[in-house]
Amino acid sequence: MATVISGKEVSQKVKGEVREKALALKEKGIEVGLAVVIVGDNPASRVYVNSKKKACEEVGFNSYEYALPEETTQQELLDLVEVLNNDEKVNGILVQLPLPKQIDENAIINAISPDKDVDAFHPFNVGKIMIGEYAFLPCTPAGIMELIDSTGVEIAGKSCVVIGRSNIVGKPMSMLLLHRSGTVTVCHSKTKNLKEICQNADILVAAVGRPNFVTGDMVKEGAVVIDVGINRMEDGKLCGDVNFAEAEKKASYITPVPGGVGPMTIAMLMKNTLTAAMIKNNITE
Ligand code: L34
Repeated sequence: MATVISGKEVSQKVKGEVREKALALKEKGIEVGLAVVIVGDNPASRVYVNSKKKACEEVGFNSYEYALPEETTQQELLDLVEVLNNDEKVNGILVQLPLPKQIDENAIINAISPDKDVDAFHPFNVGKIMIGEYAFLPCTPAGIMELIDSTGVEIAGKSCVVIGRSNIVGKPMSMLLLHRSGTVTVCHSKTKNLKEICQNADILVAAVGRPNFVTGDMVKEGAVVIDVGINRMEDGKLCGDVNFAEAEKKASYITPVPGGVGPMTIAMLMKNTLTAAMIKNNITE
């Protein structure tokens, strides 16, 4: 039976460290601020944005919420981003995705100042990640690295399989595992013999967006299984991309949904926002 990795616990630890550093900054007269922008009323986005605001409170940051209506135009959102880019109180800008269909997400991401891009979605930061010389890491993959490290399992030389190739999770995830000398395979909807590839994975990261996609027969004995999926079922319950009951019989470590990757995404956002404030104020430690 696998050990369940508690994203709740690991995220508390990360937030505790961020809080200590934020307090030290406060003693120097520096306050940390995160702007949280939500457009429209996607209920899931509302839940995540509320958690982000709550996390800001926990670690001692100021949070500034901008809740814009569903019919907001791209230009209106670009104008807000420009204001936030120039706002001294704002160290980080988070524009919660997805955005309504009339707004081009890339246009918004490109407009955020790379120094305040605490999601690390801007092409400048994406490029930095590629060469391994970065200030910010995208929150979900960075959180997953913390979860893997919390197990003590070595990544170097291991077979790492990432299912999903999104810009937010799959692509940066594979890069982070590669930086740590994992042998990385990225699978997606066109991948042939997915099952065989997964069966070979010492570390398996599922970011597909389909409930119970990874079944027990796809999991190698003793694997570390990370479930990025947050699928909302008709009964309102959350379901991961991994069939937990089956996979936990074979894995050595496994993350639950909820309480796994989700809380880590938020904790790493706090860490990135702190980093942005420290860089802005020329503070190294
Ligand atoms: N710009 N957009 C931007 N940055 C992000 O990093 C995100 N993401 C994803 C969606 N859009 C984004 C998030 O914040 C996904 N995501 C996210 C954050 C937190 C949680 C899930 C997804 C989370 O807290 N999940 C809880 C369950 C919450 C619930 O009950 O719904 C968990 O325990 O998994």
